[in-house]
Amino acid sequence: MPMINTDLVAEQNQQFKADLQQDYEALANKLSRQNIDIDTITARAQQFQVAVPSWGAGTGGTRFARFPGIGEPRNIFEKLEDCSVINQLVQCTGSVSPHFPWDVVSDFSELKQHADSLDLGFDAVNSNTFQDQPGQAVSYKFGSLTHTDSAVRELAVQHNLDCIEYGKAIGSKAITVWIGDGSNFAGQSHFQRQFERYLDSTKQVYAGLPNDWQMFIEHKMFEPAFYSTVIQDWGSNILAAMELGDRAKSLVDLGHHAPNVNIEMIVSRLIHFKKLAGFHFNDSKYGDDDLDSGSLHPFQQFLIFNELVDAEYRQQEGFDPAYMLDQSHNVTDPIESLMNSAIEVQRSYVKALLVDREKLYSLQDSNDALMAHNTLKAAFNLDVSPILAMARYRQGGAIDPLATYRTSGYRQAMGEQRPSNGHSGSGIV
Ligand SMILES: [Mn+2]
Repeated sequence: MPMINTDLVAEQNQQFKADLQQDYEALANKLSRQNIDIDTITARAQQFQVAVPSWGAGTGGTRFARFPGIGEPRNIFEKLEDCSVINQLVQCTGSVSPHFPWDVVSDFSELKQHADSLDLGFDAVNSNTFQDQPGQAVSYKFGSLTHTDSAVRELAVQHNLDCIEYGKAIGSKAITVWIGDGSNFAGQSHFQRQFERYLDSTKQVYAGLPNDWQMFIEHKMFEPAFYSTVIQDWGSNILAAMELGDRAKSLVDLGHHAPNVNIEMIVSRLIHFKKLAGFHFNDSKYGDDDLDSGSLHPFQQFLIFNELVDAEYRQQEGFDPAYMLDQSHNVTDPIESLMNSAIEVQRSYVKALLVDREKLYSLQDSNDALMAHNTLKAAFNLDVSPILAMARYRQGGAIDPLATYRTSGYRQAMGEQRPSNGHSGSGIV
């Protein structure tokens, strides 16, 4: 059940098709000189998928303010409708990552049916023990899975186990666990005992995982705790994942690192130890800004995909990372930002596919630093837009998703259909 009229998409594509064909042929000729078959790359682009978070469909905000957009989705059912618009036009975002209890669901089979009717699946479920819910018996103010009080830890463990049950009902295969636990004063918490409590609690969650599920551990350097955070970096993350077992892995959110950290190198290490869970893609300038993916550091994003494609190329055992967008849309229409960002992530993947790996290995082995770098840069500098557009077109998507979306008037129509109820269910994690 497409949300955007398919005749409109076809009509729009007709306008852009001749130009695309010309650009595609020009790029095909260029790539053939490097013995690259463009259609093989386009087919790989068509296989690429990045999930969207349910909370990304609402307008985000900061701790200072949130400026709602018009026609925002008011519940998970409406969020799925917006997500299906995104996938209909870009054709690489076929699954949605739900968040509990931001996504209030009374009947999970109804939710699953709704998603099926929109051709959407579900990615990892996300638990939330970083804020109290109305009527909650004990508070997460001083922590959740690591709280000094066992009653609070039990509540947090149970919530994660509940999230696994919700996920089972809608076909998810993973739970992402991020906690805000930490401290705001030196001396407030005993680092080692706090980490022991974390391991004790997460072992109980891990024990509740179905055999074909994985647990993704997400680290974040700071916020809401501003002096120390329990799972603050990839070091604490991988240590916890190793302690828990093979199905516990480390999730890399691009905005959750210290400034200037070499993220692509962390990715390489996680791949080596079969501990890369996947990604939350976004971009940042200062710290967890949740800017749109690829909007500021496209080269960094490309270098990360260079490691990922390299692992694919070397057929690294057990390599199957989950890709998701996780960003906050404060000044844009979330549908437009998510479409744009999905394409930017796919762009990095496609560019990484174009790296001449055998040549690069040879240059690395002969210590030709400059030519090795130039070999990488040659792929980065190519404009692969025609490949991305053709991949969308061949799957029934839009050659120009933003133009088609704006022409459709979807947002204005939602503005009339969805009067604000004051709840957006959007957040920044
Ligand atoms: Mn995240």
